[in-house]
Amino acid sequence: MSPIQKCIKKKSTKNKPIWLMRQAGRYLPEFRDIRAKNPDFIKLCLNEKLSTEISLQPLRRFDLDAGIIFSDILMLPYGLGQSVEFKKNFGPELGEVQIENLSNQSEAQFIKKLLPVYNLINNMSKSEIIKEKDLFGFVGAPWTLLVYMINRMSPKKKLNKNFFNNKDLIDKLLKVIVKFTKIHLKHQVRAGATIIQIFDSWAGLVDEKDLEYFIYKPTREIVNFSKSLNVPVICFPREIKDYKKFVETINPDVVSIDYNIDPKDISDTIQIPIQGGLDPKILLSNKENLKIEAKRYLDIFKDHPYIFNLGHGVLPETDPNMVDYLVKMVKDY
Ligand code: 1CP
Repeated sequence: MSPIQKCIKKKSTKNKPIWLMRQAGRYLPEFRDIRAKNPDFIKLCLNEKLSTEISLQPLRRFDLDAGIIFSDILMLPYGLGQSVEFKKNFGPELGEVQIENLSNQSEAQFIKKLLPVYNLINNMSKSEIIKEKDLFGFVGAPWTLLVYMINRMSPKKKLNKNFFNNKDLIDKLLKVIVKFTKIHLKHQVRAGATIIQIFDSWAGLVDEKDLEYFIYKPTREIVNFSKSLNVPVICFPREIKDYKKFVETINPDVVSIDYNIDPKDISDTIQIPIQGGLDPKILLSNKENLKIEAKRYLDIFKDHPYIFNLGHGVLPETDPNMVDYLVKMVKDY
């Protein structure tokens, strides 16, 4: 059994497996080389040879316990026929939602568009490097996908004032998102993903009174579906105010925490395996500081099933040597 599966299924506290969100990406010069020659990000994701290579890059450098496929949560709206473009220095830009077209999309059409993603998983799972390790498939949580699809750009820029106006559209769209997220998950697992992560990057934007409708209900459906496929599922409801309530309501196999929440408080109140937490900005400081901060998480979760990771993705300005230092340090702990 792989170290991550042992941690989740056997609740092992002995080993502390490690992988990093955005471990495949812009902080690696070998990724930037490929990216420079491939300006169209979606096309790059759909180039199964290159996306396999990119997914393998961090595993060649570091002794990580899992790979994650090089893809994006916005491949789902793309597969549904909404236009998605990644603009330099701006981020994703999406076209207007044509709800009738999206609702009429068939599973076959969707799968056909995203076939290279499943082929990438299949390639990865045959690779020598991934043996004994886990391979992460992933999806965006329904709420976070809804945000990008209706807002049509990152809410980091701004969440549109009229965002909540069209209740009927939101209701229909959420149903379409849940339906196709399940389809996307099913095909990722069939192709060889051994574990699933659900990214709810914008969970922190939802008011308490709206949590059931936007977060709990749709996420529960996706989590229960993943469980029915017999793969563990990790939820990352970034910046949600009440992680304990989230865990009790959703019951994922693992919850991944952000860097604004007190890890001691999490360790005292949540029983299920925990992942992540370390502020990615710490990797921009120095080794002494990195050691102190990483050790703080390892010490707090010493007697807890814990998967080492960050509280959000690796930043593009990160020095790969710092990542190397971190991975070795966690392995030696
Ligand atoms: O080179 C580039 O310009 C592309 C940068 C990039 C990369 C490397 C994007 C654009 N997506 C990805 C890959 C990616 N995205 C992965 C696989 C690689 C890995 O983790 O090793 C994953 C898991 C994602 C997931 C993702 N995409 C999320 C959830 C996690 C998170 O960071 O919160 C989100 C919100 C996205 C949307 C997205 N994709 C890319 C951008 C610039 C954005 C928008 C981010 C924002 O709104 O600020």
